[in-house]
Amino acid sequence: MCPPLLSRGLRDDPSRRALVCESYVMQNSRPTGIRCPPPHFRKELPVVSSPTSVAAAESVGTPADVALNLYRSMRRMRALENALQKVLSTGEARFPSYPIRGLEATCASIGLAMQPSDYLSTTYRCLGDVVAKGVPLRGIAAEFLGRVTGTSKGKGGSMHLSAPELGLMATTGIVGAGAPIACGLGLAAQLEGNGQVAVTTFGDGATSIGAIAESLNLAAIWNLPLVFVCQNNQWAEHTSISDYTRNTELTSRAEAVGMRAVRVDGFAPLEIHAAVQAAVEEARAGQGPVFVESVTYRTKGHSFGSENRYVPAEERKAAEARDPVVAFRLSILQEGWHSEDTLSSIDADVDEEVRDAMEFARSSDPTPPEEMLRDVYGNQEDSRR
Ligand SMILES: Cc1ncc(C[n+]2csc(CCOP(=O)(O)OP(=O)(O)O)c2C)c(N)n1
Ligand SMILES: [Mg+2]
Repeated sequence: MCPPLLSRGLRDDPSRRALVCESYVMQNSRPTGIRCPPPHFRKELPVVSSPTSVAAAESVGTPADVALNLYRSMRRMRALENALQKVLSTGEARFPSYPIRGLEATCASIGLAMQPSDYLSTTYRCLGDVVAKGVPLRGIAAEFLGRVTGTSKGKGGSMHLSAPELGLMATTGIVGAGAPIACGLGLAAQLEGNGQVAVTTFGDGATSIGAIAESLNLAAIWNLPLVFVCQNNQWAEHTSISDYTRNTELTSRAEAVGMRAVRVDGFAPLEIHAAVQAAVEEARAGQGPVFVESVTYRTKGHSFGSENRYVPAEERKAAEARDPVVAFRLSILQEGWHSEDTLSSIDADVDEEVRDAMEFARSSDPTPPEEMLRDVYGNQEDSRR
């Protein structure tokens, strides 16, 4: 670990910093193998441009290919969310549900930037993240509906999905709690030295939670391979961002601890993808953690069915008009990247996949009471196995 009181001057001078750090590591060497971090220079925030910024996409691949992958992923989460909300609105089943409408581009970008073996910790508003991470829709739908075939055998429900074999390590209803878990995952990856990266997602409101502040600092000083993705929908339950913090520049939370931070337009899929991809690559290369703030807007209530009257109508309508899934489809056509036939064929495939997932969930057995005490700490039956 670096000397805690390393001055800004030393931090900015690589040769002096290396010397100081080296002697500090030698004096304070611990078996963890944690190395002194390379410099964390504040970089200029990228200019947010149009949703179809070719320059942004080119830095990570062919814009047309990236766009198609993003679109398919966004479309999958939108279709699954619609199907699950229909279950709620018809009264077929009851479960907590936190709409991701407006977040699709952010979630899809995270999924595209990560390797299957990379770790993810997310929140109760997780649907897009888990779809993007590659968790099969069947397992997600079954978990939401409380079926034995769900990712957590129907015992976690919509706020506690996990699929460690796919890198989905934690989904939590405790605001800010995913970040310290991600620090542990990042530390594990660093010690294993196998190039894994951890990503943690959280809302704007969570940036005012102590656990996030502590995690940012720890990740920075330990130079963890960790990407913090703040999904800024500008509301924390019923409170708007400007009502719960004087400093709405959320990237400054990370910059305050010496971490590179970027702010992107949450309605601009290629822009977000370029930023998240760069952050993940940087973390993987051992250059330390990065904070990405994606600015979107919550057009629905905090949870499914909760009222939304306190949200200014003009702000909500403006955001609805920018619906990332609809707008991105149009952009792809306008750019001439793909034809209507190609996109319609993706739409049809996705709708069929979601129909199959819902049918699978509905036809699976509800999780029986005797299953409830399995897989729980202290369960004697399990410990004997
Ligand atoms: C530690 C903690 N405090 C309070 C809550 C209650 N709570 C649930 S969601 C939420 C709002 C969080 O807002 P934000 O981080 O912006 O995420 P969003 O719901 O907008 O995605 C709060 C305060 C909680 N679940 N956990
Ligand atoms: Mg929020």
